[in-house]
Amino acid sequence: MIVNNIIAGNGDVNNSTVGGVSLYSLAANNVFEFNTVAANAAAGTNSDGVDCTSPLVARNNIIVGSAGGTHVRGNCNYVNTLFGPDNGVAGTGNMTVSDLATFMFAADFHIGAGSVAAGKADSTGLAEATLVDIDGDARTPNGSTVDVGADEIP
Ligand SMILES: [Ca+2]
Repeated sequence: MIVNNIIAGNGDVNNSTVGGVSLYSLAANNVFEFNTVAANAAAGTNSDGVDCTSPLVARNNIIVGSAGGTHVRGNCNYVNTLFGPDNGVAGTGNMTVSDLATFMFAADFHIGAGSVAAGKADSTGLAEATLVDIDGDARTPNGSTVDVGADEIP
């Protein structure tokens, strides 16, 4: 179970085959949820965010990287996940943003009031480990549901 992590600042544009995290040898009951993967880098068309093999359903994450970058690779099923800048991935509830500054603080990768990441999670059947965020803040609905990524507002 990988939840409530900020995975940031890994890899480089010259050598890395993946920027943020590689998820392999997965089982259907494995969990990659409520993570913020940001500001990682990878060479060429490698993914700056996440490499992942099926059968994982990865939901409620923020995966953002470099402009023009490939953010994910592999065949996991991403849902209720925010991608950017641009180059989003098809999936139920997924979002794509162009300007990262509109939803996340670059200094600590937290989100603020009015962020497009607020209230966009799929909160069906959440595991106990996800009931608080990376700060220990309770995940309480902003609107109809809780926030995607590692940080719940505030
Ligand atoms: Ca928080």
